[in-house]
Amino acid sequence: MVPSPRGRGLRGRFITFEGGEGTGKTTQIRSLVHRLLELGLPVLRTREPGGTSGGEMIRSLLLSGAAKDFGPDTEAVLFSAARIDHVDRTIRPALSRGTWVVSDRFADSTRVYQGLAGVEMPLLSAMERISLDGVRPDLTIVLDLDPEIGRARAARRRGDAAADRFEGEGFDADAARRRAFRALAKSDPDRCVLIDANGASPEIADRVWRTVVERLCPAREV
Ligand code: T5A
Repeated sequence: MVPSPRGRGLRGRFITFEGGEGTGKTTQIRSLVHRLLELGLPVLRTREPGGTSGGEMIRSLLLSGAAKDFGPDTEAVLFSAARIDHVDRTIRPALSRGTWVVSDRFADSTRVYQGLAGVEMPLLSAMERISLDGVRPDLTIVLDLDPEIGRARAARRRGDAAADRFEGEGFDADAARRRAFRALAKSDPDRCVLIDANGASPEIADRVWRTVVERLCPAREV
């Protein structure tokens, strides 16, 4: 992700969480946001697809599977359209005000999910340039977990509800996504940190917190 001039002048910090299904992103974000708020920092918690009313409408369309028949390129365009709205209306304004933004998924999810579905990298990169427009995460936490465990956690949380469009794709897809997220984290070590998401939630929360402190020193911002 290449910063452009419109990414300058953003005073808040931008943290994204990435990883496969059921790796615990939502749980860990809740805990991190709590700790940042305790330090007195202004924090906005958001998610993708979503984060604006338009983004949430696109989320419903995508996760229901209604766009699946149009193919992976169209799905990637829809994720990117939601991201343009999210960056323009929610993320950039918050960062400009000095608010910390913590997002459940961001552009790396498109690279991994839609990349594995066959969308070509030049198209993904072009859409990323347009949708991010210079807004780049300061830190990306990639939660790494055996897909069997992640699937079991997601199934427990879902209960009787049906799996969504991307949850229902099977173990091989989950395993390929795990490999892709690991490769992505390795390819961009200045921004990404791979965190073992095995174990009890509070232990993982401590790993996440240590990383945030090391990378972004939140205590100094207070
Ligand atoms: N997508 C998204 C794309 O294809 N391209 C894109 O560009 C983007 C942005 C979004 C879907 O869209 C796809 C990817 C996704 O499939 P979503 O509903 O937001 O869908 O789903 P996910 O992001 O995959 O989130 P999940 O809800 O599956 O999982 P989380 O957030 O990783 O996990 P969490 O915290 O909800 O935990 C799941 C369950 O496990 C428990 C929790 O209590 C919960 O019940 N849990 C633990 N249990 C035991 N030990 C621990 N340490 C635990 N941590 C959590």
